[in-house]
Amino acid sequence: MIVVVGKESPGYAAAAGEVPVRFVDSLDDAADVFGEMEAVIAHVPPEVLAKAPKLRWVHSPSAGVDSDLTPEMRASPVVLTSSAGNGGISLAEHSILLMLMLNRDVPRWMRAQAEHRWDHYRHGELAGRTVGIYGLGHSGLDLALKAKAFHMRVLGVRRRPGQPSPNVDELCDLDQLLAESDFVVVTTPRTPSTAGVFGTDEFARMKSSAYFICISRGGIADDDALLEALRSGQIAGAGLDAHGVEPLPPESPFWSLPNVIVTPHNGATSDGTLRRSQEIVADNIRRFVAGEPLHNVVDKIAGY
Ligand code: OXD
Repeated sequence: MIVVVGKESPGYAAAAGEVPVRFVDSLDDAADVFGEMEAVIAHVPPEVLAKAPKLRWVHSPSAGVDSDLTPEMRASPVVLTSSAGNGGISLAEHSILLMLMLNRDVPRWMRAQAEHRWDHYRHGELAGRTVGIYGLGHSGLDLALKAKAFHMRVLGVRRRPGQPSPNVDELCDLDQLLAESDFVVVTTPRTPSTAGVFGTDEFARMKSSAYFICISRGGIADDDALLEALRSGQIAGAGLDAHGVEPLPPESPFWSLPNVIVTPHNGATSDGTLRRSQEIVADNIRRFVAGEPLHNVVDKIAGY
């Protein structure tokens, strides 16, 4: 049996063929079949993992699986797959949006519009600027493509430099990325090797005119160090869709800093992301039933 938390999605039952698929609103509603489940499309907490002896495959509805990778999941032989690739296009669009908003000071226009005030000023353009992309997965590579269309220079840091990196002008290390970028964009998953990478030293090595953008996960930057860099003018500003604590608490200083644009981890919440998620799941269900290798198998040590 395959258990899917979520609405009956087109294609899943057909992909499963003879194997029964049960759609539920939450895993609690499938408690009567935990003993029978071979596959689950949902975030699976350790207590459910412990009650599902036949479970062989868990598919996370998220692209980033940091919260799925509990110690129990890491230790278990169950194969974990992710939805990586579902939101890359949308997140790359969101990065461009945040870069344009920061570069043109769009909040200033919005304030002026609210006051019916004609505020005409000289602003920047992305052309000729350098974007440094920290992580060249789906969203990072799509951002590189889009940035080239904006006539930007593209630097990229990637864990496996041997992989193809189209539209990246130069693969580099973090030092070069920090020193040369006008926009540092974090697109990596949060893993043991990316957590806390951006701290006081890293912000100090960015240009004071540069912007920090995070569209993947909070916790890759140290929030206190980022706040200090923003308050002191060490960096020019930030566009943050992913946050160390989510939802961002009402008292968080990030909400009211004048040089910060906050969006509520909403950058990939598009119809396109949903459609691609469903395609990934349907294809993996078909593969699971046919005994073929699954797509997006998570390396539980690497964390993505
Ligand atoms: C994800 C997300 O899917 O951040 O990982 O939305």
